Amino acid sequence: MRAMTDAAPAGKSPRPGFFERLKQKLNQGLGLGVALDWLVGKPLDESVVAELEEQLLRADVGLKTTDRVIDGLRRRLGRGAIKDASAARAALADTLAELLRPRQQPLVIPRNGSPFVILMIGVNGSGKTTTIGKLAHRYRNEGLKVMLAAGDTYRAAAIEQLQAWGERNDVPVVAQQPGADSAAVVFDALQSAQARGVDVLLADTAGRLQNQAGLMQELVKVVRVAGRLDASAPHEKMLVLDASLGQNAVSQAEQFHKAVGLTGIAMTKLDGGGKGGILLTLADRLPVPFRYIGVGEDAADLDVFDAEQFAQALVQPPGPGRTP
Ligand SMILES: Nc1nc2c(ncn2[C@@H]2O[C@H](COP(=O)(O)OP(=O)(O)OP(=O)(O)O)[C@@H](O)[C@H]2O)c(=O)[nH]1
Ligand SMILES: [Mg+2]
Repeated sequence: MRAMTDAAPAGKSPRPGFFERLKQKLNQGLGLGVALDWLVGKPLDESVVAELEEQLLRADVGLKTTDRVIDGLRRRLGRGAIKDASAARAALADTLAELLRPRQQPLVIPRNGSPFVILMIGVNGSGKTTTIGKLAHRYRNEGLKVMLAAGDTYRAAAIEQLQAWGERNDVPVVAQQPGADSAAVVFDALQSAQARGVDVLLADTAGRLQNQAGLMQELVKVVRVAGRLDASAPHEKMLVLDASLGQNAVSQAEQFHKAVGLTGIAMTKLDGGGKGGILLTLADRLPVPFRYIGVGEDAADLDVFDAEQFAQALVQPPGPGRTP
């Protein structure tokens, strides 16, 4: 289990650790929402399976993935009557962890003297700029030399927003005027990062919908231009996905993957209206690792994705305010 990392403000009780907060958030109606108590005393026969399938579908788990979850439950619970809800819960957590585990590949940033470039991409408002701010905070705390590139030149506010995160974390931000070529900003920033011995360059981009062909081409250009200075850059093409979009997140991820070849996903807003079940569908459909998950707007509301932890948080019994 992950250790508590958040600093407690003086005189206040310590802020709960990330796992506690993840559980709480998912318990506010955003978890899998699958009730298991009614299973007690019943075998996994057809009518029980049909009801379970329905619950999983409502929790954003796709059709095919639902079948895999049911298979996993069958393997673990056998043919007899289910003894108690906690056994069913443990079997479900185990099944979910098994599905999620292949996507648990934390991002490792080598300290090899050359900047590791992370390009953040995604639709409008998914949380790209905020996630950059959170990552800048995290990497700085790990002792890495961080720089930000204001590659969202589409709106002035985006540049200011990134600069504010830069100031807050005391990291330099390379920016040009609004309307500048995004690829040129990233190119300049990488050149500067190389000259200054930066370990990690976090590059923002403007939000774009996956079906806007021109804007997707612009993204391909940013990738290509970064590669001129370092053939292996960008080292990480990270899609920032809003978990509250439900099944829509899957087609977004598939189309971004097709356009640029994603290397990682950051799931945001797991506190904000979505059901965590979407991660199961994504894990099943796309061979792209989940790097980070976000459960709020603060720098500390982001952690490395951990399959076991996430599965445990998903199957917590419905709490107050959570509809089973
Ligand atoms: N509740 C919650 N809010 C989040 C999270 N991540 C980001 N947000 C909020 O979502 C809103 C949009 O975040 P941005 O980081 O500006 O999103 P963006 O993808 O950069 O947006 P564009 O630049 O407009 O495409 C902001 O109000 C953030 O504070 C999260 O994990 N949980
Ligand atoms: Mg932004």
